[in-house]
Amino acid sequence: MLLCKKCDIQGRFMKNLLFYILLFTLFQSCDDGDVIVTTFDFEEADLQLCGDGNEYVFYKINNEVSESLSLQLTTTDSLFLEDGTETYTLDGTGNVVNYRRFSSNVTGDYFCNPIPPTAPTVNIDYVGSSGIATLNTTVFRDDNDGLEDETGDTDGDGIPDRYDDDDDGDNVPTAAELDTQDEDGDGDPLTNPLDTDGDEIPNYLDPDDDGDDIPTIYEDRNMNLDPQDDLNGTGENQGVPDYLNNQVAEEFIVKEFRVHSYSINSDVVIRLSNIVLVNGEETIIRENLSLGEIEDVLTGEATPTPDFVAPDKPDEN
Ligand SMILES: [Ca+2]
Ligand SMILES: [Ca+2]
Ligand SMILES: [Ca+2]
Ligand SMILES: [Ca+2]
Repeated sequence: MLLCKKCDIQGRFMKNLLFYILLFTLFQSCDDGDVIVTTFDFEEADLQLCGDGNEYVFYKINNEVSESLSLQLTTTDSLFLEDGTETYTLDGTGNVVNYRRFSSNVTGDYFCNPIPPTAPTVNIDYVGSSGIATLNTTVFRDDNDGLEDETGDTDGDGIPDRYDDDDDGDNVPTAAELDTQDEDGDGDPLTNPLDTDGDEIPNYLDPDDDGDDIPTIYEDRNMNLDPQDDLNGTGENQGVPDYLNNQVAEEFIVKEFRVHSYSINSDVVIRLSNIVLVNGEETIIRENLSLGEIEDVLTGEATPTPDFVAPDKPDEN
């Protein structure tokens, strides 16, 4: 009997040991340094955003177990307009992370409505009041002028050629200075771009397109910031804009660039660090937690008017 009891005790001891080893292994494998709850699974969930200018809510939903992870930021910063990294300290009020479990599946309405819907209800709410949220923004700008691999800032107006739709600053858009009539017959405006005066500087980079020593921007008789509609040629030059006609060389000093335009779209990657999520006595601690990326978090059109830079006469700005 005793022997059997001993065997039984030994058996139970071994079983328990095995259980603890399994449990330890489970936590080890889930732990990977910082995970301590098994349902904290947002790897596959898309990061989404609701925001009204000052208050942003980034959120991920895992409806396999009706849980969400969200980051609320309150800031007057204009987000997503510039390349770079911004950090925000979590304070538990304006800037806060929540991990929630719901009574049933949750949708974006819960995060996007000023007054959250009454259902589903929140069963568990972990609040993260300390740590750092880091937003890494990448901005893409395109002038849609048809050119690729543009470099530099030809006209010195502060807008790089790659998103300057008037690269030479002559108030004639680049797109109107390429091979727009397909004169070389290859259907590609980028090959053999116009070079009216034959100085080997294509018109879109040439501030004096017809080589009459009057900068194109000044061949603007009606001074409406558009040299394309000033047609004072006669004879065979009738209908040719003055800026492309070296028989007309009159100067009208305008000191203004036309409005520029480029498309802008931004991606953001969000990372949380040193997060402590608290629910009563329970805490979830994560040193590093990637929230993920939102592509095209901002898309739009920018319409700046760059400060005037006089052609070849920078002292007269
Ligand atoms: Ca420029
Ligand atoms: Ca350009
Ligand atoms: Ca030009
Ligand atoms: Ca001219």
